[in-house]
Amino acid sequence: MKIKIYAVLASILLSACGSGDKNKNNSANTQYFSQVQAVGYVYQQANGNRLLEGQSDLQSLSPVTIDLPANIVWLNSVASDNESIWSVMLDNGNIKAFQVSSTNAKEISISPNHSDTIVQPTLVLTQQQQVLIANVFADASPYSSPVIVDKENGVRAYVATNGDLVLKSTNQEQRLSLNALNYSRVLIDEQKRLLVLSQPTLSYNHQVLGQAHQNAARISLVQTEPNLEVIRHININTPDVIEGNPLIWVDVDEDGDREIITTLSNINQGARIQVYNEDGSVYAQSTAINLSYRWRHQIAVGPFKNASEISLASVYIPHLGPVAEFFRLDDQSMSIENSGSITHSSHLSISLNVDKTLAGDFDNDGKLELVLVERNQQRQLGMYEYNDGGISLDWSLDLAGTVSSNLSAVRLNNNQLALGVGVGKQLQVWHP
Ligand SMILES: [Ca+2]
Ligand SMILES: [Ca+2]
Repeated sequence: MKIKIYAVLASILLSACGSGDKNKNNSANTQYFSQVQAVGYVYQQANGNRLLEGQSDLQSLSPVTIDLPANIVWLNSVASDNESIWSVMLDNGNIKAFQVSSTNAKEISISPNHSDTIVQPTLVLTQQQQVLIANVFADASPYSSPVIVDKENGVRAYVATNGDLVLKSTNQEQRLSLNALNYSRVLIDEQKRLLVLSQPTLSYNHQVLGQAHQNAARISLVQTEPNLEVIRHININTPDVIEGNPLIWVDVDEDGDREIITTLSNINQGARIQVYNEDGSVYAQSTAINLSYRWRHQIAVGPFKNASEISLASVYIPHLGPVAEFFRLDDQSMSIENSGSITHSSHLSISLNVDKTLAGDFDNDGKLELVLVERNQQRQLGMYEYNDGGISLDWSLDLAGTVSSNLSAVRLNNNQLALGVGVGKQLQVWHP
C-alpha cells in the first residue's frame, strides 16, 4: 500500500489557526491543536457505540432552550467539569457554541465559526479551554468526521474526498490509497488502530444514506503506528454488501479482542446483523429479514437486559415499520426479543443522519433506555426499556419542535448525563 509523507510548513499552518472572528464569507481553515481535553463525536463514541455511561433523571428537569438564527443540522457536546459545551452546525454554514449548565446557557467562541460546506463536525475542547472544530477543510469528505488519534499532539485521521485515509498532524501527513467510502466513519481503538469502510459497490441498489452513497464491499483495519498501514481487509462477498455506516467495534464477550458489528444486506434477504472477529472470521450472525430493500439499524451495545448480559440494540425496518430488537452478543447466540411495532424510530428518512438515537440510563433506575424519535411528528423522544416480556415505551420527552439534528448526550464530571437535540432553530438541552 502506497504511503506518501508530506512535510508541511507548520509555521504557515499555525498562523492560519482561527481566532473565531474569521470573515464568515471565507472558507474555514484547517486548524492545528494539541493537549486535547475532550472530544465530541456526532456518533458519541470513537468505537461507534452510541452508549452513554453514567446516569441522570431527565424527567425531573426542565430543558434549557437556546434560540438560533437557522436550523440545526449537527450537534456535538463535551463535558466541562459539571457543565457542558455544545456546538451546532447550522444549515446556513454557521457554527456556534454554548456553555450550558442546569439553569443557564451562554454563547462562547468557537473556531471556525463558519463553513461554506455543511460538514459532519468533531468538537474539540483543549486544556487551554479553546473550543474548536477538528475537521480538515482542505480535502476531507464533508460526510465523514475526523477522529482524534493522539490527544496530546492533536493528530487526527480522516477520509479524503478521493478515498484516501489521511493521518494528519501539524508537521506531517501520511496518506493511504484505501478507496474509503466518503461517508465512512473512522473508528479507533486503544492501540490507535482504525476501522474504515472501503471499496464502494453498486451491486445492491438500496442505499439508506441516500442514492449518492454507495454501499461498502470491504472493512479495512489500519494501524497508525509506527506508520499508517493496512493490517487487514475484511472482504464482503457478493451478493452481500455493508449497508449504512454505523459500524460498532467493541469487545462484546470481554475476552480482550474486539468484535466488529456490521449490517449486511443483499437483494434476496434484506438485512442481517453480522459480527466479525478482527481476523475476518464470523463471530455470529442474526437471521435475515427475508425481504429485499429492508434495513436494520444497529445502534448500541450494552447491558440492556441485565448487568450480566451484553446485547445489541437495533431497529428493524426503521423507515416503514420499526421494531426494536435486542440481540444477545456475549454468548454468540444472537437470540432476540422483539417488541412488535413501535411508534418511534431511529432513522426517520433516507439520509446521512443515523444518529437520531442513543442509549443510556436517563431516569436513574439502573437500566438502560434506548432513545428514539416519534415517527410522525418527530416532536417527541421515546425512552424504550428491555423488560421481561419484551420491549416497551417507558416514558417520553416532548420537544419544542421537529427534530432536525442528531441526538447528543454527554457524561459530566459528576457522572450525570445531559441530553440535547436540535429542533429546527432551537437547541434543547436537559442538563442536571
Ligand atoms: Ca471479544
Ligand atoms: Ca433507566
